[in-house]
Amino acid sequence: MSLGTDTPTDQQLSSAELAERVRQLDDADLARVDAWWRANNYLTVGQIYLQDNALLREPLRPEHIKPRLLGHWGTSPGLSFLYAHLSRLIRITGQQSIYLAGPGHGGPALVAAGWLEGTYSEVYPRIGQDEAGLHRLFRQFSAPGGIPSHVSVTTPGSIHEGGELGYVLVHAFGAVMDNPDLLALAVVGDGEAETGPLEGAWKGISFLNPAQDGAVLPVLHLNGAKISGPTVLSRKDPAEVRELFSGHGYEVIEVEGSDLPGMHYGFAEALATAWAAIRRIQESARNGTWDGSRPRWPMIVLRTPKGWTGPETVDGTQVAGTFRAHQVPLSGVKDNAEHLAQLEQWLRSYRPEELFGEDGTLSGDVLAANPEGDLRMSATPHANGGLITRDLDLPDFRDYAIDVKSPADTRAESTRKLGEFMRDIYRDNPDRFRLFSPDETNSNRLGAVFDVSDRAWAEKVYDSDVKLGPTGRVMEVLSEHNCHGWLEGYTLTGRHGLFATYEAFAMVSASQTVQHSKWLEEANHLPWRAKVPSLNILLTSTAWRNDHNGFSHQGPGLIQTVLTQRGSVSRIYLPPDANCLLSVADHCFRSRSYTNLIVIDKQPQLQYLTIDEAIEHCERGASIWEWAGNDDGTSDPDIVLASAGDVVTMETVAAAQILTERLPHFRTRVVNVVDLMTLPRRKDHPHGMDPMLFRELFTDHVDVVFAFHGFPGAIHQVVHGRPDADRFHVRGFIEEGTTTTPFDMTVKNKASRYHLVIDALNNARRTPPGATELKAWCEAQLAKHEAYVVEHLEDMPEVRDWVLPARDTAPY
Ligand SMILES: Cc1ncc(C[n+]2csc(CCOP(=O)(O)OP(=O)(O)O)c2C)c(N)n1
Repeated sequence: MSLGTDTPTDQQLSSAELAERVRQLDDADLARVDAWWRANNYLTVGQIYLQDNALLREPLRPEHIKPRLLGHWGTSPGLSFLYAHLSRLIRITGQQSIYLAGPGHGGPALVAAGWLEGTYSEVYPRIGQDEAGLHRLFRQFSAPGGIPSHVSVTTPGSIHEGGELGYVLVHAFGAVMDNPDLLALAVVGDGEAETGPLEGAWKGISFLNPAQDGAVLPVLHLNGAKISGPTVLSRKDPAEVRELFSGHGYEVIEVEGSDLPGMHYGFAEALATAWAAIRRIQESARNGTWDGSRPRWPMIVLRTPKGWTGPETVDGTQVAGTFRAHQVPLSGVKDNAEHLAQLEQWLRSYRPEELFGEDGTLSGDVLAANPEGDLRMSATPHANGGLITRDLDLPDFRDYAIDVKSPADTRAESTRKLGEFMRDIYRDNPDRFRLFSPDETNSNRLGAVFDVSDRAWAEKVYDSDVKLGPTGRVMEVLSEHNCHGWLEGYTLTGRHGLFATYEAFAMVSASQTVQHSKWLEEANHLPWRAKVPSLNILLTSTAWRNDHNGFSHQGPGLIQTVLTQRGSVSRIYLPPDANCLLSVADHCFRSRSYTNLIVIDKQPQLQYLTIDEAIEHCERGASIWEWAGNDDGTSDPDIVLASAGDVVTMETVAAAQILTERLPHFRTRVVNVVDLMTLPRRKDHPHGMDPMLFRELFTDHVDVVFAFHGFPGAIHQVVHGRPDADRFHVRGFIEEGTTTTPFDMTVKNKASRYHLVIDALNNARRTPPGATELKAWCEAQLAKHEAYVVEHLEDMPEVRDWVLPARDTAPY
């Protein structure tokens, strides 16, 4: 294929000279760009309306029209206009580029782009670049067994579906971090720009380093309307819009209009100016002439009518340029002859006879508008697993282990060990690992990473600042949406990372967790989609230990959220101590295409397992802790005390100690669960343990008192269908919390060791001698606790300083 330009890429030309070529749109290139755009618009309208007669070989008849008219026209011509011009820039400059459509409901435009570039047929050979392929392309859109109406996973070149609006800029910024040669064009819908996440995302440039990162070119598309009303930014005085984005640090370039070919010239000029500015910034940063201050990155404000080139009026009502163009402007085509005629006129306005040959193949002008090979945005490897496909170079996590001499005997901050592990991951993977956190790296005890990397920062740095600077690669911004979205963009382009956040505020970005998991779920069905590094989320500063911050900080809801996702992607780990955390983290960093949720608190906590025991425990996902109970495993115990989560595990082990010491003939088994997904049946989750193993741990009829980190309903959900699931009595977080002592949190939520003992005795198969007295003692302990905390403002010493006394021999 020719480069499709009279002025081919020339490695010898400077960026300024190349930009000049982009600026000068000659007649031949104008014809190509316009032909490509018209072809794209034709294909977009065809996808929305036609099930037959794709090339209009005969006058349109009602039977050519789909029975259900679905899709969004309004945003599409703007999206394809931008695509056509960026493709031209790529042809001239060789710029590696990725296209993110914020208003992803313009899916047909991006599907059409992939088809015009030939990628679609390469990926889906059934949809060839010929008339038969075109027919299938139209029929599959928004159809049963076909493709979604958005720029979904099925769309080659996409890393951003744009279904849930608000994330286009965060994905774009994540994609260019440590990706110096990449330009991400991010189209921001003016409706989308009203969302909280998008509003916060403009700050991305305050964290971008022009030497080591690529560039984001935001295009704010002010087409004026949303679904049924105007947009805020389109109705503002343009000066205010300029000031707003100028205040965010952008150099605002404006293009407005609908006249053709005038808009082609205007946009070529704007894009050339933007790209020249980007290259100037990058070159000065890379050739040592940069003064280190935050560059003024360009952005484009594009004002075009919604539904541009579509029907001006329908039934006498203005449609183009209004919200009425948002979806399907002519809705009655099947039964309304006038609408049908108007649709045909609309389709023919793109002059398909100039765009398609006899057999449906594309004309030379259209083909010549495409960049070549991997430079086609629909084929860019950046959007399919990235350029770096290597896994992380991981140090041996065993080297960071805590030396546990005796279980539940010493306390340590487990996440600090993870910080040390990540410090060395940073050191060994300077091009493909980042930690993302809403200002909590130190708070979450992960600060060891600062030994090898500063916080990324492109704004001013003061002497009083600590570990802050432009070459930093630890991402801290007080926005869960930014952190989550940046990590998504980073992993979808092949790099690895972790989002560490306070547990309660993970709900701020919970919807992103869901949307990303959906993406991974669907990608699993597409053999051509490369596996991408997993989305690793660490929830720390958890509900049980937010006794100082109080009720607002107590919410383990993300577990429930991840549970709703398909088993093919969702993973939930509750390591009880540091060594288990290290083993789990190592596993997660090696994994691909999962959503890994890791939940562990940051406060000093009891350590239970040696590193070898931890590895074995994590490999199994759940096991009996023989040292904690008095069950010899030869016959069924009287009760199973199970736990998942660090604080509740301490309570469980303490409860078992009370039971085994005070009722030595009452057989207590202790089971710890680190991989929550071992509990469901295998048919419900691939990690589900087989029935034999489940029976080995939980028997199939002995009652289980389960102390769970999260909301109790989660355990009932995962043990559904296991033998006699009703015997699982779950204690967990029941929305009782406040500013109080750590142990009082467990008391308030009825998950304390004393509650667990009482539960065990109330639910055991037999009532052992001494049970009544022991329950009375537990009640007395609870009463004593109530009085003690109020008087002393801290926990009783026997609880606060509790450790498991070392046992010389097994208790049985
Ligand atoms: C978070 C979110 N809220 C609501 C919607 C429903 N929705 C779909 S399109 C749309 C209007 C989008 O307007 P805009 O971003 O300006 O896109 P365009 O005008 O280019 O179609 C809305 C509200 C959504 N997809 N996501």
